[in-house]
Amino acid sequence: MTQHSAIDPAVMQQRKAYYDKIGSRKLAPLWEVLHALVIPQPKSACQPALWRYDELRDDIMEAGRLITAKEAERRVLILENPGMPGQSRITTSLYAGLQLILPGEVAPAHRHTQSALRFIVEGNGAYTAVDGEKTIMREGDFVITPSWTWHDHGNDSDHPMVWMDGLDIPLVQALDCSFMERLPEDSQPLARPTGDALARYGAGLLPVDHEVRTPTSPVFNYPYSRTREALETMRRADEWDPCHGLKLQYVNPATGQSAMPTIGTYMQLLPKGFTGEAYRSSDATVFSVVEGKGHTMVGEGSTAERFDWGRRDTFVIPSWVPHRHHAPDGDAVLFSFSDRPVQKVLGLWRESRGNR
Ligand code: GTQ
Repeated sequence: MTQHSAIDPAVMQQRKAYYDKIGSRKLAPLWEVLHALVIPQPKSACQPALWRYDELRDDIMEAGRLITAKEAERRVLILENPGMPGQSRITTSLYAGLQLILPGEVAPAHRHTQSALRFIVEGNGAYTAVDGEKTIMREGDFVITPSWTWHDHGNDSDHPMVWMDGLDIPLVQALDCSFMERLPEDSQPLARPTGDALARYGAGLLPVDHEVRTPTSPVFNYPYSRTREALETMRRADEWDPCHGLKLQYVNPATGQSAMPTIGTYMQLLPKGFTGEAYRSSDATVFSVVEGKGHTMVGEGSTAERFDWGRRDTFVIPSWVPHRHHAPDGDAVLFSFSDRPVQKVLGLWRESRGNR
């Protein structure tokens, strides 16, 4: 109902009385809310936002003096979308945070139905253990904790480590299927040597009798050295996408699908001088800057915002908001993640380029 002004006050009153009456019977009139429920295009509470690492690093390190990783269980500063304060989400469906582990600390073993990704922002040498195997993490590595796998983190290096956590917490919350449990010990027992999963599943080979039992990739650390090398080799073909530069998606080698079922993950190279064309898609996307600097124009016309970003910064582009990436001064590399695989499997995902 959009033309309330044209309605007779007596009728309005009758309707109101009717709504109150049926309300007490757990009923409500669709026609009062239909146009807010079924809208012509996405209109999200999620806002574009940028977190500059050099502005927040001190805050993260201060958390390291206030609480231990063990006491916190996970010492993380949530990257909270300013359009959804208090909701622990960076987009409508996804959570992100920056996790700190200091030398000698452990984040104790637990498991939950939420899937997690770690994208290493600062430091080299801390580990995460996932279902019986440790991996040493380095800057730019993309590490997966699949749903319901035991995981604990620790830092045997001599410097702080910070990574971005990306989890499907809001999605799992919407579906009411959160389960979680803790191990009595801080660290889980190890069953396989470090590097086993990458050797077994990440070399263009699979064990001959491999059976796909879960949708998540059996490779749980995609090292940046390999990802970067792939981009560097591909650039020689000089085939740039006008919106994305050179953009790769992380895949599960056993299925060819997204590495994680609920979160799509990507790495892209913007070559020096890149001026991107406008792009929008229905999956709100979180970007983490791995190398270089540049800017992204977010939105259209007079309301467009400019995000100037550099190494280790995070920014988020909401669903269906047009944006253009620029890298005027040198090569830039962006990691990103979104709920695209969920939208795709449900037949909901859309994208558009240019002014369409
Ligand atoms: O490392 O298991 O940022 O359970 C939030 C929830 C990290 C983790 C987060 C978690 C974790």
